Amino acid sequence: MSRLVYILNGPNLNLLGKRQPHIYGHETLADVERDCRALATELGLELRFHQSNREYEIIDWIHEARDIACGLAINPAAFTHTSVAVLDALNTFDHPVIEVHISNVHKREEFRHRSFVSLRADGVIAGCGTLGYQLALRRIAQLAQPTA
Ligand code: CA2
Repeated sequence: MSRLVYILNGPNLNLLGKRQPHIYGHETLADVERDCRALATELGLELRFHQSNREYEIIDWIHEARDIACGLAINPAAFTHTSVAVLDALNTFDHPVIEVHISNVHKREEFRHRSFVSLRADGVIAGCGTLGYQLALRRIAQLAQPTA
């Protein structure tokens, strides 16, 4: 059984730790990737970690994951609230999907309260800072356990 997990990050998350630390904290995306890699090793998972500002690249990685991954965590960033295309791609992925938001989107502007991705996600983590990525990995490890 595959132990490969994808973690995908949407637009502007390359600026994590460099702008708006009052909302998104001080950790950079490289820090998040480093911590996720350490946890993945501990959990016996393999990891592919990507970020893009382009919607089609996120969609292409979801397609790539379809045949080889046992789970996927995604912080779609602004695409969360706008992208039927990302939702459609996720609907073709037959393994656990966890949606991650660093901030508590429900405490913010109303347009952030709607998520297309939540229509597919098996779990949603919001407002736990960058720790949310690790929580998502732990949940995927649990859900991806082979049943007896
Ligand atoms: O809270 C989250 O993780 C979000 O997905 C982040 C998105 C936002 O559009 C969502 O509503 C909630 C924004 C990502 C932009 O990331 C930045 C990080 C640092 C500085 C500037 C932008």
